Amino acid sequence: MITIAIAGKPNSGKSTFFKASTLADVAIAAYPFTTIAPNQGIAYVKVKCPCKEEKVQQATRAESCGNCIAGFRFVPVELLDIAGLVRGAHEGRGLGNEFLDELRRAEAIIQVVDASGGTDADGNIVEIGSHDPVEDLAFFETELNLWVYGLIKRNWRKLERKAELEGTKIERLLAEQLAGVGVTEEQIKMAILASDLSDRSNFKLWTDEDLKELARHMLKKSKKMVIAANKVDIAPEENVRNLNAQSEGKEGTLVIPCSAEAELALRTAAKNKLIAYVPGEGGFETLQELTEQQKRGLERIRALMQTYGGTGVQDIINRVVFDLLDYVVAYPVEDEHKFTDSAGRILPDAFLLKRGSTARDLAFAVHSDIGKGFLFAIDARTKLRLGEKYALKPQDIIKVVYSSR
Ligand SMILES: Nc1nc2c(ncn2[C@@H]2O[C@H](COP(=O)(O)OP(=O)(O)OP(=O)(O)O)[C@@H](O)[C@H]2O)c(=O)[nH]1
Ligand SMILES: [Mg+2]
Repeated sequence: MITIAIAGKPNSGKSTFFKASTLADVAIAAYPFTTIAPNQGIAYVKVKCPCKEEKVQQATRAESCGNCIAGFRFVPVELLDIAGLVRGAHEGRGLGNEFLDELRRAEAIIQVVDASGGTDADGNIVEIGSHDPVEDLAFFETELNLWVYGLIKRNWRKLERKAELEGTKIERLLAEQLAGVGVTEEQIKMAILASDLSDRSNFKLWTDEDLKELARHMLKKSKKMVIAANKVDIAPEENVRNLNAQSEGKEGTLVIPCSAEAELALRTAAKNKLIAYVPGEGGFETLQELTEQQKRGLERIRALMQTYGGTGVQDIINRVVFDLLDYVVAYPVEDEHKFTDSAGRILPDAFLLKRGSTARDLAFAVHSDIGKGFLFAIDARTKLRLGEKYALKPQDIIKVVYSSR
């Protein structure tokens, strides 16, 4: 399963974002370092369910597949909420940065920033608008870079010696050393080329500064990051504008405004049947007579949703998975005419696969035996035959034909 980590300075709303996305019961409080041990939960990406397509409707004669909500399919991803990071964490300030090792497993990072400017660099509460959230971006990047640098530096001497004695390429040894971080040899090669090193061809001459530079490029190549400009419900417009400008100013920086608190309020109200709300939508419907206080709270959220087209939380998870990490959703079926599995369930499964994955990869994702016995696949919409190398398109519905011997 895809793992996405939520990180950032203390008190920025990471656990609120996590709780809103997973509805897990976690601690949220208006002071720094509420979270110490990481929270782990399941969030969902949202895609249109193919069961509402005309072709599928005709074949199934069903209103809905029964696996979607209001025509949307929610496909699970793993979310990690980790402790707050402060400037100087690599030197042990705050909770230090040991817990960044939690990020090893993550394919992408959502950096939660307090766009309201109502918390200082250490997460202490200050007057709204008095701290510039743009400052939080640079320090966060620095701390992450120093974390990766630390991982390289830990064993650099050993790697150096091994490379010299065995003649193994330094990028291979670094890749082994950083396997847990998910940096590949290819990415390290590219990082070496992109880095401004004192002598690119002779690693024995690399200084600490060179290793830091290398760490920076490795991180850029291996971890995708999105910035969640949180607390927009109370943020001065200027702050949101300045953060947004970062998206345009710096290549590879993506800023998305959000209100984790609003999303949490909506999901909680929906869970309690006060409203009907589908995550990621631009509005909601009230289902019950509400108290004056509930009405006021929800109307404020409605206004916010009108400004931003929603609360931003679902949008962020979707953008990470589909835009940054480049995944597609595919639906395996056993009966390509009825769009069902052998038990007659319509579109029973949805799989997230990296773009470029093939029909055979999908077969393996369903079951290793199906992957091994793969003969060919069928596009259930067109009934066309597809070879094992066929690259999956988003929303493909695929039948795999395999031999079970
Ligand atoms: N107005 C507003 N407040 C928010 C929002 N998201 C979180 N908060 C508040 O910000 C404070 C900190 O929230 P947490 O989710 O505990 O923050 P955190 O980043 O996990 O904090 P640590 O675990 O201490 O690092 C709480 O008082 C939340 O209610 C938001 O979107 N809008
Ligand atoms: Mg927290």
